[in-house]
Amino acid sequence: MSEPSAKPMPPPWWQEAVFYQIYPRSFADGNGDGVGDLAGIIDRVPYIAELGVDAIWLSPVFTSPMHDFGYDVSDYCDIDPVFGSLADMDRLIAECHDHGLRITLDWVPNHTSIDHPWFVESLTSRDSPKRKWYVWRDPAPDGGPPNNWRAEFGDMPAWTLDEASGQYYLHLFLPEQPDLNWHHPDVEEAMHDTLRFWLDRGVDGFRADVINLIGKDPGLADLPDGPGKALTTIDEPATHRMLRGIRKVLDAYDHKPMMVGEVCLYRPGQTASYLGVVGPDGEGAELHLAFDFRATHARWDADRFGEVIDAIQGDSVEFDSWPTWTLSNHDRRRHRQRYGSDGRARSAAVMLLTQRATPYLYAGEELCLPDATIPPDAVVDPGGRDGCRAPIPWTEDAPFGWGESTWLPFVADAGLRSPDGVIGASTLALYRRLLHLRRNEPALRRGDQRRLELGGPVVGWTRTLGANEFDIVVNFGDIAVPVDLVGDIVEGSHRSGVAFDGVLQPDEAVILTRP
Ligand code: ISL
Repeated sequence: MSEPSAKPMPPPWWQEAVFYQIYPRSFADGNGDGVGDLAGIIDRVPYIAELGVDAIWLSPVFTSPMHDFGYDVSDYCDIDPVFGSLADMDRLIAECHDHGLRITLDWVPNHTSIDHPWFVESLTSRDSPKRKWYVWRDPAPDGGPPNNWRAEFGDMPAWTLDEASGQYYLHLFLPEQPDLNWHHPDVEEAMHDTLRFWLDRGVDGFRADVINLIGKDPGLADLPDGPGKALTTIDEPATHRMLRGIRKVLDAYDHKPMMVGEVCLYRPGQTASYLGVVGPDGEGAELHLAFDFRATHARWDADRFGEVIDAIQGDSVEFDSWPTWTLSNHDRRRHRQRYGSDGRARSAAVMLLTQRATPYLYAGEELCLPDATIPPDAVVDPGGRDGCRAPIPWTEDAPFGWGESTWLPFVADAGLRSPDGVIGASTLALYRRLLHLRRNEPALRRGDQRRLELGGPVVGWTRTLGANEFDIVVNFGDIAVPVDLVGDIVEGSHRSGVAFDGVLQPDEAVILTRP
């Protein structure tokens, strides 16, 4: 008698999931004050579940003076009143779970707000017990900043002088976002506690903001090429030790919470290194996932996307890591804006949702939202990112389901791009069909991915699992092209449910099954 074959372990939930990012100020307005809130999100949970995604990533909703709209946290364990209350958050967690959705929160470990009690105390004197929780240094010999790092926002050094104590504090972003000193064990422990606070309330994980920054070399050496931003260069061994500590916190929970990290590093293998070198018993594990932003930097062009698809899959094989894919988020122009047409944005959805990777969607892309045009007197973000944060139009007519006066203007044609508008409805239907297809077809989630050599403006790839196989082809060009493939179009940007006639229309993407 042959031995029963061991059943393969099912993939972890975060490899099979599609995540949906919500920027809370812009998603839905529950109380009519023109700023999105938790009550608004709770009302829309059925919409999100029906879309067919599996998990939410909620950008920060913690107490904050909002200099960077929540990426400057003054209390990691409470909800800012503009968004609601802790009770609302508990309701949102329960509502998500009732609808079969997981919910992950945005954890901002590199810096706090200047209003955080830890920094307020740190500022009181050089001898304050919290002084070492932040990065304080004496001035350079000329009295200037301690090194040549520049802040991400504004044209300024990454250091601000505290006149009272005569020392500078480090802030890689705004002066209102002082960097924490993760080399102090009390900081590490206090930040672990903030994770436990939310894990105990049932959240399913976190997105970790600029995670490659936490383990800065205490020497804080100058950048070798002269003054500049350190965000894309800081890559220290200490961060890996810190991430292993964070992972232990997560692994102590039975519901298998995950962490995806924003790793702002671009050399091959750098991002994958933040997943750790995992031993047989799971030791050495760091992040579960790391964002891959390469697709957000590619223009609508066959060669560029051919390279990105190959690079992401190639790194996954070479570094034995599970990839992520994303086209838009709250920091960059939306892909509908970058590619310049609804047709291209629809094709991009086909491309995104047929990758062997965990996709991250940005709320509003399912409605084909471009960026809003922001008049100079309406600019609010210090990083110039208001356009991609325009409120989501929920109804065809103004004020589109929001209070009369919103914190940012709507996109042009907002009504047409609402779920009931012509463009919104058809794109929403496409996303729903693609997401349901991905949910029903393991080959599209975890099947092997192999490139098809088609040439010209067409990029194609095959997804295979056992006997199930799908060919996906995208025409990046603006003329119709013959494609030497046969099959039925199971889903596509422009048509579906018909046999493929061997010609791909301009900007068209199709998913084919072999006849
Ligand atoms: O936004 C950017 C460019 O306009 C990026 O350089 C961004 O600063 C970088 O990706 C880090 O982003 C994250 O941390 C920031 C916050 O402002 C961003 O919203 C967040 O995604 C500081 O917390």
